[in-house]
Amino acid sequence: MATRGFFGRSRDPSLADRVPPGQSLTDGFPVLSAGPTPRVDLKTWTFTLKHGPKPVKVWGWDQFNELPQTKMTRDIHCVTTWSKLNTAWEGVAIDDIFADVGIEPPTPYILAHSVEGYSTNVPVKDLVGGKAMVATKYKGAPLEPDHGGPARLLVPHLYFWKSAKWVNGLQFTERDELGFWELRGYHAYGDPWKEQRYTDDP
Ligand SMILES: Nc1nc2c(c(=O)[nH]1)N[C@H]1C(S)=C(S)[C@@H](COP(=O)(O)O)O[C@H]1N2
Ligand SMILES: [Mo]
Repeated sequence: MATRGFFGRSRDPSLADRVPPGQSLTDGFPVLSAGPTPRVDLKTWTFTLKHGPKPVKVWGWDQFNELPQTKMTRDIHCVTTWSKLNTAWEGVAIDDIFADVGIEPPTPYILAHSVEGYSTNVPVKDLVGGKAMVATKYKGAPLEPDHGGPARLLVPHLYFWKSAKWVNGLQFTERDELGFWELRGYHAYGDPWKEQRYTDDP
């Protein structure tokens, strides 16, 4: 029998087309954070949309959760080589955040910000059209703090470092400004199917 290639821990060849090169499947849900899990108080939590330095709109927790709710079940891929299939999230689609403001994206780039200072850059086109959300629930329960609760960005088609945990804002930027990991040697875009792991990867 011919070698069927590498399917990670799963031996099911039907899943091969869902596992990007150099990745292997995990059933667990590893926690990867550059620092300690911040404590976030829902009473003072805000989410801010900015254009450059100018705030466009600020939502409180209750207001934010009144936005239309969307469910997304997607495969996720961490640059440390684990992938996890069928992760089930719920929250607010980025489309619905922009729609709430009635804004046409004024620039092609976004820098996402987190409460503890983490940031990551994502092109606007990768956030709209149902491709990304601010997730507040995982598997039907409020998102655990270690996984980014109360709210995290979810951009499942890019390496998982783009999915900023404890996200508290999106900022339109004129240029593609690099975020935390992108400034430290990771790829500006991060397509797992092209193995765009490090800065100079094509
Ligand atoms: N704010 C913040 N977001 C973050 C990180 C972080 O350190 N801080 N780590 C990133 C990385 S490298 C990965 S792989 C995922 C891990 O998410 P998880 O801990 O829920 O698996 O979160 C991403 N988002
Ligand atoms: Mo990661």
